[in-house]
Order: sequence, then C-alpha cells, then structure tokens
Amino acid sequence: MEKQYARILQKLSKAVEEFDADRAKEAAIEAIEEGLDPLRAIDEGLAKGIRVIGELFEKKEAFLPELIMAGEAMKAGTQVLMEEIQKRGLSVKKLGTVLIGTVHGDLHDIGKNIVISMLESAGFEVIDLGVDVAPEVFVKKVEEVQPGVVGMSALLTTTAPGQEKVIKLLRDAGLRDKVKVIIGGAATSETWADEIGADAHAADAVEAVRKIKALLGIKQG
Ligand code: B1M
Repeated sequence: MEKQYARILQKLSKAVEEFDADRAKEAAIEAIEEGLDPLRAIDEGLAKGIRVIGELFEKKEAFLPELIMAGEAMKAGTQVLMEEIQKRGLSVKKLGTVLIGTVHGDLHDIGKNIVISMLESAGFEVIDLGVDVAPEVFVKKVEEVQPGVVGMSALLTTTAPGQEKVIKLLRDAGLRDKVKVIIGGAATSETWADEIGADAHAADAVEAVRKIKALLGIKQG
C-alpha cells in the first residue's frame, strides 16, 4: 500500500510542478479512493510541488505566470481533499468560533484555506474574512462577532507588519483581552509572534488546530 501511496504523492507533486490542474484533481480523487490520508496528500504531495516552484521562483528559474499556474493546480487538488476532510468532521459539535483572514496587501490564501478546513473538521465554526483584509476590518469583525480566536495569515515579509497593526488596534479598542490571537504563514515565526504580542504562532494547519485548542483550554485529541 505504501508503494501505491508514494506513487500518488509523486503524481500530486508533479501535477503542481507541471501546472496541471486537471491532473492534480484526478490525483486527489485517486488519493481518496485509495485511502490515503487527505492531509498527508496535501502536505507530502501538493505542497511539496508548490515548494519546488517557490524555490525556482526564488532562484529566478520560474516566473510569476508559473507561480500563478502552480497555485491554480494546487487549489484544484486541495479543493477535492479539503471537501473530504470536512466531510469526515461533520458530526463534531462546535468548539468555538475562529475569525480568520489574510492580512492587508497579501493575496495568498492556499495555506489559510487549509487551516480553515482543518479547524472546521475539528469542530470549530470559522468565519473567513478572505484575503487582503484591512486591519480595521479585523477589529470591526472581532467587535461584532466576539470570536474566541482571531487568526491572521501573512506570506510576505512586506505584509507581516499588518499583523502587528491589528494587535495594536485591538489594544486601542479595548478588545485585546477579550480575544486570543494566532498568526501563521511563511513570513511569520515564533519570534515574530512574541515580538508583536500574539498569543501563538503555528507553522502548519495541524499545529494551528492544536494551538487554538490550547488557547481556548479545550482538551486535545
Ligand atoms: Co507568492 N510569494 N507572491 N504567490 N508564493 C511566496 C510567499 C514567496 C516566498 C515565493 C518566493 O520568493 N520563494 C515570495 C515572498 C517573499 C517574501 O516576502 N519573503 C512570494 C512573492 C514575492 C509573491 C509576489 C510579490 C510575486 C510578484 O508579484 N512579483 C506576489 C504577491 C501577491 C500578493 O499577495 N500581493 C505573489 C503571488 C503569488 C500567487 C498569487 C501567484 C500565488 C498565491 C495563490 C494563492 O494563494 N491563491 C503564490 C504562491 C503560490 C506562492 C508560493 C510558491 C506558495 C505559497 C503556498 O500556497 N504554499 C510561496 C512560496 C513559499 O511559501 N515557499 C510564495 C503552500 C501552503 C500550504 O503553505 O501558505 O505556508 P503556507 O500555509 C501553511 C502554513 O504557513 C500555515 O499552515 C498552512 C498549511 O499547512 N499557515 C497558518 C498559513 N496561514 C496560517 C494562519 C494561521 C496558522 C497557520 O493562523 C491564523
């Protein structure tokens, strides 16, 4: 079985590296049919492919159109796998509300959407503010919805300061003590979280669920 899984993981990764959305979707369906864990299919398959393209982009061996096409292929595959993740978590009762968005100026949402799927399948109600979310919108929504946790994703070093701005505005509005703050995304780290006064940082979607549960005092498992 493991050999079969390795072949599907390779197919998922290659589909992203070769910008083939149809093949990514097809491989995602195959992964589900063959009993491969959908989260593993994302992490070790699709995300592996996007990392390859990201590295090529950094070395100027791939360019923006390729980055866009790889992102589209990754989205096509993750959509299928995320639906499966959510299907499996449907019977779970609601653990709390998480408000989440990608910060102002930042359009990256693949990772955020995976975090959302994982949270929903773990039993959280998630309110997704989308991408390019202005700091004032985060604060207004926190006031309106009163979630247990607000989460901010940032993939660019130029947009990560938006997370600090939101925390400052929450403090100014007297809301900081009423909501836990978690941050994530490739431009962030534990150190950055400490520096800006966030309550937690998560490196991936599994860690995000674990840390959000811990922040809310919910038993793990
Ligand atoms: Co962009 N991009 N991109 N890009 N892009 C990066 C981030 C980059 C590192 C690529 C590189 O140079 N190697 C680089 C940033 C450099 C930097 O700032 N240091 C970069 C750049 C420069 C840019 C543009 C500026 C390029 C240009 O226009 N010249 C531009 C900016 C647009 C904008 O946002 N204003 C741009 C555009 C794009 C696309 C639109 C083409 C596309 C995004 C498509 C989309 O999201 N809808 C894209 C992509 C695909 C990437 C890379 C290749 C992949 C990102 C991704 O989806 N990873 C990326 C390279 C990289 O990250 N290595 C890159 C897979 C995903 C599963 O991982 O998002 O990290 P990730 O999410 C993880 C964790 O981080 C965590 O859990 C997730 C799941 O495990 N997590 C959280 C994420 N959010 C969380 C929130 C939490 C907790 C955990 O709590 C709230």
